[in-house]
Amino acid sequence: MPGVGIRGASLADVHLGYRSGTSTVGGRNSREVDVEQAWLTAIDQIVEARVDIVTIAGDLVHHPRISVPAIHAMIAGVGKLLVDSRRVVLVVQGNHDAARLAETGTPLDLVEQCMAATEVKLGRRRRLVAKRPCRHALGGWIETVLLPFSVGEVGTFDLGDLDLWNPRIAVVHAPLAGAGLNPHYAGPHSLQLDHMLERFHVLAAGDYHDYTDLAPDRADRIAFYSGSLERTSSNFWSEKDKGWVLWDTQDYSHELVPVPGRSVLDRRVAGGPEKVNEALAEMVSELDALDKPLARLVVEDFPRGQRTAIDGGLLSRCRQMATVWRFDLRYGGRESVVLSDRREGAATIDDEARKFFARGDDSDRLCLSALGLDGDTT
Ligand SMILES: [Mn+2]
Repeated sequence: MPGVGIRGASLADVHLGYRSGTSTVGGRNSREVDVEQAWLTAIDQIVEARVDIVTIAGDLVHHPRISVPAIHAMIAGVGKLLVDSRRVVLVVQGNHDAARLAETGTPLDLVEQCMAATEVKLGRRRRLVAKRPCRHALGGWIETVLLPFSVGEVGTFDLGDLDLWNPRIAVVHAPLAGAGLNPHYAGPHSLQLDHMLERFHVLAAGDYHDYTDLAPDRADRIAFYSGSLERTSSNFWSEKDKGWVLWDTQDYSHELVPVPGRSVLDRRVAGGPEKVNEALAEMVSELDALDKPLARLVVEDFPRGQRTAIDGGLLSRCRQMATVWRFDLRYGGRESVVLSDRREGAATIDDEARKFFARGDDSDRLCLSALGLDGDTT
């Protein structure tokens, strides 16, 4: 993007309305409140950073029927972004945002409404929610292509047909094949990363929950998954640092701006009840030093039948001291199953038929005769 200096802030996978565990604060699920706090913190940081463009690459909400307080948080954050009329705000729909039914709608409709209310009527549109693939010339000079998760018949959106000009920005919610991520990311619905890098100077992607540089070897490209703002994936224990991405086309740099979130205490032990109780006691003292983290104890090779020897008091203290507590007991000495042919000794249908007809009484013969099969039996 020679000669053009654009600074952007990109976030994705906010998952407002996400809930986990039973811990509550002010009568609300603690994790739902955590996610809202992370979102509003990120927005404040972004406003402070004075960027030209803000992109939200999908999964702003966890599902279309989020709570009213979560909707409030969503609108409060979006509202802050829209206050500065020069700020470009691009939102693409993620799979979690998408309406399952027409009658449900999606909370993104409300974001769109806020945008319409604050849109400066003079000049070109600067705010956009994309639920279908589209291209948009921002202010008439920045070429943007928005590739949301779409539902229903969308036809094809052929990137090869695009007559693109500089500078080019793509905001997508999709698995990108060729990024060396998990196998799902190489599936039939994936976008080809190399095709995208060929066409766009900036690729701000959502869907993958860890901040990932998608063009580490390219000095002339900015491409990344922003990652989620809090730990909201199904296996959140292994997620990395959370935040949003600040990028600059002047030097093709991008960096994660961290957003503080709930801490994690993830421990693993192998053995019987003694080992487990020891680990639990240790965790109680560790939990004491932390502010209600997400905590898990994974126990490997636990002997079957000894569960009652685990200290229930320690377990419930852990549960009380954690925002989300998971006790993952995995039994050792896996029962072996002999995978021989279990039909052994049982007759085949051929054997059964021979035995049946060998009785040789008349009713059998009549039956065969009726079927026209009695030719050789006499
Ligand atoms: Mn997501």
